[in-house]
Order: sequence, then structure tokens, then C-alpha cells
Amino acid sequence: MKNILVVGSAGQIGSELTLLLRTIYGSDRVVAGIRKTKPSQKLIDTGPCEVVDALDTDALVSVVDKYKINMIINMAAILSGTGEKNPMLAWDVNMNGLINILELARERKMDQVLVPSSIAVFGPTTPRENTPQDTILKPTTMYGVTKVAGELLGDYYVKKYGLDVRGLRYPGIISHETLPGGGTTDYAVAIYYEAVRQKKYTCFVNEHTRLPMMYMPDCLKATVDLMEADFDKLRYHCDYNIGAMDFTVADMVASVKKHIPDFEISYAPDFRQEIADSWPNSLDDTAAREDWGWKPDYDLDAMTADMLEAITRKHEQGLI
Ligand code: AKB
Repeated sequence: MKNILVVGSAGQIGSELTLLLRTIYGSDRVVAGIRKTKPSQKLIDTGPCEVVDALDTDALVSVVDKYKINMIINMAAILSGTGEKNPMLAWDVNMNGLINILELARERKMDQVLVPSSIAVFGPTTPRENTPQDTILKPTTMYGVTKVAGELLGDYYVKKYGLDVRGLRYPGIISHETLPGGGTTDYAVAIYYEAVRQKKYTCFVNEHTRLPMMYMPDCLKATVDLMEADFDKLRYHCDYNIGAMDFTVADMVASVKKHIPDFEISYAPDFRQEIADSWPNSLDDTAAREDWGWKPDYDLDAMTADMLEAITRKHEQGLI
């Protein structure tokens, strides 16, 4: 029986993942760990919610004991944009939070820890097209530095202590339930929201910017499939490349215009352009496909149709 604690449950991925895990493993068995971000009413109504800050070891231990937690998913992170504004905070949350979780999991002999990584592990010297699983990891952001270190740390706990630690390199995640916060790929979500709200958007990266992206249903599927994969079949642990689609901002705009023809976009690139330019265009995810059957369902146009429908509904209900 899994008793799961999701740290960072109120965030973009954590909020939807927690709800999904409750439907799979049982509402009482999935604890939403929240910190500063206000959780959605759905999260509060469907199962236990506790204040959890991975930097506060005593509080973490008491939640783990209270719910007999045997698996932790660490979705708490300071992302690339915020991390460049406050590198020390990114280091503290992303590294010290992670090692606290790994140590606790080791001491309590937990069944599994899931620690997401990101395409931010790559840098300007990494091959940009079809970026291999094993390649140069020299990121130029603090977020990327912490994600490389996090992958290595997780792999170390697997090898040294036999702890089952797993992770995937998420591309930009696009969703309509909870907004992302502080990332470089946030423009892709903002384009959909502003297309519905104002029919115009000023983008902080240029129209030629191409990045790997993924729609939330695929992100959730990948996360649960990796959690459930047979440990003995995993050739990697904390660093699986997962691809779904990649497109330029111009491609996205063309896709949106099929539904909202008068949508207008302008460009005012800021410091996040350099971050985006240091990341891959596309990923080779053969290892994930071979080891645990990864296969995405959504392409750009299917995602656009779904996103615009959901955001339009929210807009009509006065929720945004
Ligand atoms: C970011 O843009 O920082 C994140 C990521 C790619 O990990 N969305």
C-alpha cells in the first residue's frame, strides 16, 4: 500500500498530480503538502492537506509519521526565471529541500522518492536537436545547476543506499488548472490565457524560440507510469528525457489563430530569452520509451483546442 506525500502540492504539476493520485491510490493515502501557495478547494476537499516545508525537517518528519508515509514526491522548486532573480533561494529550496527529503526517505527506508528534473539541466554546449539522454550537462542557470546536482544526488542514493529514487526531465508543461510560476516556459501558458482574455499578448521570448513542451495529461501519465515502472527494467533513475512536442512561438500563434483569428502577438524579449536559447529544441526520449513504455498523446493542435476550450469556459464563468 502506498502512503504518498506530495511536497509542493499547490503548484502547477503538484495540484493536478495530487488529485490524480488520490483517484488511483485512495483519497486518504495521498497527503497534499502545501507551503505558501493557497491550495485549491478541490485539493482541500478531496483528502488530507498539511503545511510542509522541505526545509523544515521537524515538520516534515511529523507529517511523515502522522500518515505513515512511504513515498515522497517532491514537486517544490524555484524555477528558472525566479531562480535567476534569487539564485541563493533557488539553491536553498531545490538542494537543501531535496537532501532533507532523501535523508528522511533513507532513514525511514521508504519505498520510493520521485524527484522531477527538467530540460534546464542542458546548456548552450549541449546538442540542441534531438538532445540525447546521455550528453553534456553544463547549464547556465542556477535552476539548471540544482537540477543537475539533484539528478546526481538521486542517483547517488540509489547506488549508495539502495533507495528507489526516480525522476524525469520535464519539458515546458502547459496546463489550465493551476498557473505555472517563475519559469521560462510560462509564456506558452500565458499565450492561451491572454488569447482568450484580451486577444493579444506581449511575449518575453522571440517568435523563433523553439522549446520542447508537453500538455498536462501527458505529464501526469509520464509521472505515474515512471512511478509504477518495474525498478529492474530502469537503466536510468533520476534523469529520463521525455519528449512530446516542440514548436516555435510562431507555430503556437498559428495554432491559436485557427480558433481566434484576430489574436495579436508582439515581442519584448527579456532575460528569459537567453535561458530559452540555452535549452534544447527537441529531445531523444528513446530510453523512456524502451524502459517504461513512454508515449505521448497530445500534439500542438490537439492541446490548443483543449486549452482554449477550458480557458474559455473559465472566462465565461468569471473565474479568470
Ligand atoms: C522553467 O521554465 O523553468 C520550467 C522548466 C522547463 O523546468 N518550466
